[in-house]
Amino acid sequence: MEIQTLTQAVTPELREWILAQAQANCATNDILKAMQASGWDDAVARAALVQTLQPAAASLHQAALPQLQAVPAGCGSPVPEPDLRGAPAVLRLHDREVQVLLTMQRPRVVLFGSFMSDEECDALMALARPRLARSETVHHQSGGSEVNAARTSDGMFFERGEAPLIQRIEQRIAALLQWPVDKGEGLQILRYRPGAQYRPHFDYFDPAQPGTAAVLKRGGQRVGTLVMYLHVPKNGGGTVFPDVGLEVAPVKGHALFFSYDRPHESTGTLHGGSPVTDGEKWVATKWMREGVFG
Ligand code: PD2
Ligand code: ZN
Repeated sequence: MEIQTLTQAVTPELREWILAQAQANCATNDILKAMQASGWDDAVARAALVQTLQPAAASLHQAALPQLQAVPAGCGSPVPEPDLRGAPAVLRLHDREVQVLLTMQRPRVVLFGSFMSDEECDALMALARPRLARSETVHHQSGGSEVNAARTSDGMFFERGEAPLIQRIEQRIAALLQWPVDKGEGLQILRYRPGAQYRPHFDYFDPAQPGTAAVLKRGGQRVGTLVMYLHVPKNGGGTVFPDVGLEVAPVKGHALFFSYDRPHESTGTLHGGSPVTDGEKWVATKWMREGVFG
C-alpha cells in the first residue's frame, strides 16, 4: 500500500534498499538514521520501514533475495562498482577495452585507462565549447545554483542521451560501473584555464544544508563520480584526495571513479582539482544517483 499524502513517496527502490540493509544485518535504528542523513523526512522514513520490514520479517534471516544488488558492509547505500573479480588488468566492455590502472578500497577509487578514444574526447569538447559558461554549483540554502568562487572553471551540462556520442559514452559508463543510465545525471563538461581550480569538496549533497531536501527529490543522493579527462594541461590540474594523500595526474582518455555509500566525510572522498598552471584542462563528469534521475 503506497502512502499518498506524504510529500516524499515510499518508492519500490526505497523499499528494496531497506530490505538490502536488513539483509546486511543493519539495525532498524541505523537504517532510519541513514535515511534521515540522506534527507528523508522522518515520518516517511518510519512509514517506509514499517511497510517494508513487517511483511518481510518472517523471511529476513533466510538466504539473500536474488534480485537485490550487493551492498557493501555496514549500512551504506548500494553504490556503482566495476566488476573487478579476479583482479583483471583489462575490462572488455561491449564497445571498448578499458585498462584498470589503480584500485583503492578506502576511499573507493579506481583509475581506468583508455576509457575514451582521443577522437571521442575531441568530439565531446567540440560539442560543449559553444555552450560553456562560468561554472555554477548547487546553492546550499535554496537548492538552486550559484556562481561559486571555489570553482573557477567554465562548464555546461548535456541532457542525458542528447546526441549519439553522449549516448555511447553513457552506455559505456553504465556497463563499466554496473549502474543504469537512468540513475545518472547528464554529463557535465568543465574547462579549466591557467589559474583555475576546483577546491576540495564532497560530491554528495550535504544533508545539513536546507536546500538538500529539494535536490534529493530528483533521484536521491549522489553515490558515485566518474571524472573523464578530455584534454590535459602542460602543468598542474591533478585530481587530489587530500585526506589520503592521493593525487591523480590527468591523462587524456583516462577516467577516475570514486564512490561514497553515505553522505559523510568518513567515506574519505574529499577531493579537488589542483590549479592548472600551464595550458587547459577539460574534464567530463558523470554523477550517479541512488535512484532514477528522471
Ligand atoms: O576536474 C577535476 O579534477 C575535478 C576535481 C574535483 C572534478 C570534480 N571534482 C567534479 O567534477 O566533481
Ligand atoms: Zn567533485
